[in-house]
This record gives sequence, C-alpha cells and structure tokens, in this order.
Amino acid sequence: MNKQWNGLLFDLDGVLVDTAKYHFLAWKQLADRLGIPFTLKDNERLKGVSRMASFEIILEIGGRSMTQEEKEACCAEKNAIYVEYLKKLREDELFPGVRDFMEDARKKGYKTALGSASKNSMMILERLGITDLFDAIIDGTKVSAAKPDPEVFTAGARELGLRNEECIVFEDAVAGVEAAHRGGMAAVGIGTREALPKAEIVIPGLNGYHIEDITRLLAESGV
Ligand code: B16
Ligand code: MG
Repeated sequence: MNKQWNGLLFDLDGVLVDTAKYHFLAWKQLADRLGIPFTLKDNERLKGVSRMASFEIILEIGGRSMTQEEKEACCAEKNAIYVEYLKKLREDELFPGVRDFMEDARKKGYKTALGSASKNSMMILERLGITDLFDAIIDGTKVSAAKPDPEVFTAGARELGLRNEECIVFEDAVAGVEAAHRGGMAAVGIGTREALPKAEIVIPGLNGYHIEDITRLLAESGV
C-alpha cells in the first residue's frame, strides 16, 4: 500500500522564489566595503545557511576574524541592504507553478507549512502575496537550530498537527535535504540530481507538477 502523505513543508529561497540573487548583492556590497573578494560561486555556499553562518563563511574566504560584536554589526548592515531589495520584490518573482501547485494540493486536503531559515520570511511571503497559502509558518525567528538540524521542519509538522513521517519536504539545499531526513521526512529536491544526490526524488521546479505526480514518483523511488 502506498504511504499516506498529509503535509507539505516548503523551503523558501530556491524553492518558491530566488532571493539568493538579492542575498548575493547585499553580501557583495558588504564584502566590497571590507575588501573581501566574494563571487557568485562563493554565494552558492551560503544557500540555506543562516545569516551569521553565511558571514562566517565570507570572513573565512577573506582570511579575516572579528569580534562577535563586529560580526553582528556587519550582519545588521547586510540585512538592511537586503531588506531594501525585498521592498522591491514583485509578485511575478514567485517561481512559475508554485501558486497552482499549492492551491491544488490544499484543495485535495494537504496541509502546508513554510520551513525557512530566513528571518525575513514574513515580508517575502507578503510581497509575493502567498501568506494565506500556508497553514503554518516556521522561519528563522521561530527556531534556534539551523538546517541540517531538523527543527524548522519538525516544528512545522507539529504546528500542522501531523507526524513527521506524514510530511514531504521541498528543498533546494543539501543541508535542507539532510534536515528533512533527520526529521524522518521524505525530501523532494528542487534542482538537479548532481546538486542533491540524497533527495528521494529531484525535479527542476514545481511548474507543471501536481501533488499526485510527487506522491507517485516517491512511491516509485521506494518510499
Ligand atoms: P535571512 P531558506 C535562507 O533561506 C537562504 O537560503 C540563506 O542564503 C540565508 O542566509 C538564510 O535564509 C537566512 O536569511 O538573512 O533573511 O534571515 O533557503 O532557508 O528559505
Ligand atoms: Mg533554500
């Protein structure tokens, strides 16, 4: 018998919208000021990683060290720049097919939650006009442990009133796939198999998919 899935947990950046490009522009502006070389390739290492952990990677690239106070000031400086970009985020930046996929799944009885590291999640959902597509919103302001710790997803399942095993996680980052597995959930990778070797299944994006396609692919993969 096929497994009964009841909850869908969505990462934000890289699954619903590309905010990574704005994170990059903001980090780049800070890195330039600090005289640290920072490239788009370096930015890949920051995906799914918390704000402070991202800055620590940038300091490591520059071979620099700072006091905790200085690091916090730099993170605040970067966030202020990032928020200015978010103020200009448009509804049409929502990835294609996301709204249809989620509305369809919700009509079919699935519960939905956000599971994002971003402390700016609420603002992003509001700018995209999709806040009401979620039964629960778990973001960086609500959890203390960052992915690959499963907290952001297990808190989502709990708020939906579901067991972890009933939930499917949609993730674009390796740390997020690991978080899903550590929480006892199945992971649908958004991206390429090369980038997400451990996800149960990988699709390029939600566009054109229905929830039945996902549960069928999961069943075929042996979950
Ligand atoms: P903030 P996700 C993550 O979002 C981003 O991928 C990551 O690059 C960022 O550092 C992190 O959120 C924290 O974001 O600075 O807005 O709190 O992929 O977990 O949705
Ligand atoms: Mg992500």
